[in-house]
Amino acid sequence: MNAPAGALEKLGPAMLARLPAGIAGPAYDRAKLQPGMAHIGVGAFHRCHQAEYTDDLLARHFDRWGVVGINVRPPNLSKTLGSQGSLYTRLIREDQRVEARVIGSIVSVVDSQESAEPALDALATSDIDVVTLTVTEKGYCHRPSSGELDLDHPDIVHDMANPGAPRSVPGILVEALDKRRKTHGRPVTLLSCDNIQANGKVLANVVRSLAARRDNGLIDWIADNATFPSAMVDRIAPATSTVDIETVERRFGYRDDAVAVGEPFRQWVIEEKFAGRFPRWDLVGASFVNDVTPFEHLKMRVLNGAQTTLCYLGVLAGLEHTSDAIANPLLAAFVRRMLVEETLPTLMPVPGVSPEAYVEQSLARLRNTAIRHRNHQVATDGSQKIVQRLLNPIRESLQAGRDITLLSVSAAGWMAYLIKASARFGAKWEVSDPCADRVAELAERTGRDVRALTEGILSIETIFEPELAANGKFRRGVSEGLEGLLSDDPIEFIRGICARQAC
Ligand code: CS2
Repeated sequence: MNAPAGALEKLGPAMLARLPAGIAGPAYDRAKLQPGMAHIGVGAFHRCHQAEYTDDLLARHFDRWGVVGINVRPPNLSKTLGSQGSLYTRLIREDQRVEARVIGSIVSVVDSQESAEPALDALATSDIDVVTLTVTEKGYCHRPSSGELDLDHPDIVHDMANPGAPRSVPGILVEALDKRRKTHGRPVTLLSCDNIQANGKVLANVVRSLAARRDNGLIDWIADNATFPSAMVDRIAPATSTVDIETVERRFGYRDDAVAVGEPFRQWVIEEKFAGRFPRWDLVGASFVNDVTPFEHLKMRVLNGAQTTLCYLGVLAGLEHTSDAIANPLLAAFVRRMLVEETLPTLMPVPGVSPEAYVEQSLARLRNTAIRHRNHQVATDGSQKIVQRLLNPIRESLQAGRDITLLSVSAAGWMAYLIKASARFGAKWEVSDPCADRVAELAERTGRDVRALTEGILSIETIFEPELAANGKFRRGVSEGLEGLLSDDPIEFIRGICARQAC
């Protein structure tokens, strides 16, 4: 079926009964599916992770667990998923292998980018027992260095003045909880699925801090009726590209504007702390545990730490994707040595997991050439990612008197990436990071004075806690890294470090 794009049929409910060979559909009667949970932030990751687990669960044990997908930020959902009856194709890719399935667990989509009202209505209905979120690290409006609500955040300032018309995710959740309290009063589990350390605690912090400002008993109602479990989520699922959409057209002969592509590996570990009815994702591969901390440290410090390191060193080396960066023997040696020598000693034991084997498995996942994860995508919002991926292991290693040389170079990679994007350093690439303007202003003022650059960046308190920023070993490690990475030949610098550290 090689018809031109315009002539192709679009994916939709009518196609479920006649899907092309080689592609599976929902293994349950999708027409009977009713909403039971809502998800905020319907991006590629949600479509490859929570929505897939839910699809598996519905096939195994059908129940009222349809997902209402809500976006409070771009992109618009009605034009893509909405126009396809909320169906989409999920491709699992590993090198030459492709496994395709149409996922049916999302029952409807809600666009709430212009005003919070559609999201509030959806979240406050009595059908919804669980709200999951993937709103990116910065969506929580917290201070990464402390996990507390950032009261200076412009959206939080706005929401404190206009609680009924919130803009921020915490503001929307608080208003939705208040509506639930005033109407049916049903309990709800709010489950963060973002890569933030203790994500449930952070979500509880930001919601409670805002709710406490209302003098109407909401804070007590939340204490009795809402829970915020922490969770570790894992599957590499880059932003969908036109190549992915064309792959579906070429292979299956239909048009799908909401394709999502992921790797075979997936994992979900959820703290067992539910407010009411909760989907039995543990029946389909997720784990319910008492404490997710060891799992989240392992994942964020090893897999995400490797991704973050490779994205910055990769961009500096002129490489496009994670898989290109790890194919460079020098960068691969650097990252393995960093993980084994500096990161692993900071981890708690994880039941049933060999840390060394986990490192090798993670590096193998990053070599998957069919997953075209752009280094610039991973680099986005690095200021919100480096605390849990790099700075926490650095802090703990410093306390234990261990080496932090390679982790410091990785942290300097984030700095060099932002500095080189500034006009003063030639605007090498466009960046998206809440700290980008601050770093650009600093670079404008100081030029290539590495000491002043280090000093200035380490004084960003929302990212670097004062005690860490003041540590001499850390400051030296970062400024040495910055000196080398800002030089004309950052790769030569990495070669030197690798020789010295026996990578
Ligand atoms: C990536 C993650 O862009 C990023 O920050 O590191 O999205 C990563 O792919 C996932 O956490 C994997 O589970």
